[in-house]
Amino acid sequence: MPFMRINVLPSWLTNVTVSRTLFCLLIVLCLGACDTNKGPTGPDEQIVYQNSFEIPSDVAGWEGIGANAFRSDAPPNGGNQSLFISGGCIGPHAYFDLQSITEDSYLLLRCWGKDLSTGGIIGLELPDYSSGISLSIGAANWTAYQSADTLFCPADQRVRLWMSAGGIIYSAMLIDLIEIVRVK
Ligand SMILES: [Ca+2]
Repeated sequence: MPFMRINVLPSWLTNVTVSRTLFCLLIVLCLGACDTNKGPTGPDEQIVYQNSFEIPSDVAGWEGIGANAFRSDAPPNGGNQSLFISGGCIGPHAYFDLQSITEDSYLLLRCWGKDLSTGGIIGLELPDYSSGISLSIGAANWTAYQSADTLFCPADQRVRLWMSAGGIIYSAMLIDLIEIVRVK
């Protein structure tokens, strides 16, 4: 009697099985939703450089960075350290030449900054100084900054990331969580 076999499974077992299946589906859907939100960048953005200035090797290749360049002060999600920038009349006080990108790019600059005196500036510029973008760091509390404009960088050129704080008038700033983002 094949019709009798359908009723062999008790109804409570069938309900549990359905409930477990729905529960598993819910978890899968939640994980999928979380996965799409895991990064700060959108689908048309690519991070080409980032730095949280946590350990000495994070400033390998930088110019102008002294032995005591880190400070134990960081923005939210910025780890434990940030970069301290302060210098005299000759700038920039620190800079780093990025690896070149093999395609024409439009680049955004993001960072967190904290002004310790009378402000500072961080920027990106082309190697021939013909074009650049910059951010003025002026808030006394940790603040997220993003450049209003993009910098067009032709293929195979090394963009310079630079920072200065101080000159004739003393100043200093902290910088952390730098991101240079290629927008497509
Ligand atoms: Ca940091």
